Amino acid sequence: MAEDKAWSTSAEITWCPGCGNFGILAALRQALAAAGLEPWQVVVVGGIGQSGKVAQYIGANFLHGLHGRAIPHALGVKLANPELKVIVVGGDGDLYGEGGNHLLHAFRRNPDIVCLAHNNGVYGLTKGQAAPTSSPGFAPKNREAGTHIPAFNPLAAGLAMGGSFIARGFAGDIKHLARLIGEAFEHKGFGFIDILQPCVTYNHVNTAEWYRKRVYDLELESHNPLDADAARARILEWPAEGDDVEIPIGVFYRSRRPAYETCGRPGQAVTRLEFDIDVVKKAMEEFR
Ligand SMILES: Cc1ncc(C[n+]2csc(CCOP(=O)(O)OP(=O)(O)O)c2C)c(N)n1
Repeated sequence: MAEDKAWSTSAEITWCPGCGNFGILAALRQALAAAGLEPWQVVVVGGIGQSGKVAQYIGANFLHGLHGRAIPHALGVKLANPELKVIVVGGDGDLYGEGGNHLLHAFRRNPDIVCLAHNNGVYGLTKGQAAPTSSPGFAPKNREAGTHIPAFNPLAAGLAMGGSFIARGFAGDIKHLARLIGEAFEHKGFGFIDILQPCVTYNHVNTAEWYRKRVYDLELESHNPLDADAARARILEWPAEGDDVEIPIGVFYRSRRPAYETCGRPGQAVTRLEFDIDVVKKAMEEFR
């Protein structure tokens, strides 16, 4: 598959013109084409939300489950067939709110899954309620006084939970994002990318222009992603209060440890291990 167009489907795209999801979809298609994968090797698992629709717009296998449950669904797919390239796509509501518990344990378990978190700072599909990543002061229609809670920092949570690939991209820089997704494909473990994404309809604070003025590429700052202390310092730069913030994008941290599906035995998959049926029979006897 040389052309990223080959990863399209006939499904009608129903996002608002200018939605950041278009940039993420384009970057994912580019990364899939560059990785030389075939559609039958790929499963995209979508959360519920505008972001989760990416699963239907990529010409590969897809699974659309329950809100907040994309990661456990993806884990099931990966355990059943570890040869598949499994990609999770979900929103900040889905992955950081309803499914936050699953995300925390995915960092810890380290399955060989790529997770793309579409971070638009709102619950887009359900008409713009505040999300875990909304900045304090953000005032959606259902909370006119504004939210007062500090924004969730998924990268800090990932580092604290032992995440092995922690990155941030920007939907407005497709080339950079496609490269990041490519690196996550190469990584043997949980390849997590928080993606800054404007929502043209419900988030009038963090617009594409707002992000464009603030993002900077970690690579140009000679950041060493193997240095956990340096990663932590960069991760804590944002979210932060104030309008004059700078927002790093790129790979903050990476480390090597066995992927979950290998059960701590690199090169093996737990579902492919030989087992002794007599041991199982003996165990069952105890319950008679
Ligand atoms: C358990 C559960 N709670 C709430 C909902 C309603 N719901 C569907 S999508 C959604 C929010 C989507 O926001 P986000 O995950 O940020 O994705 P976006 O639409 O912004 O891409 C909610 C609250 C649901 N379907 N299931």
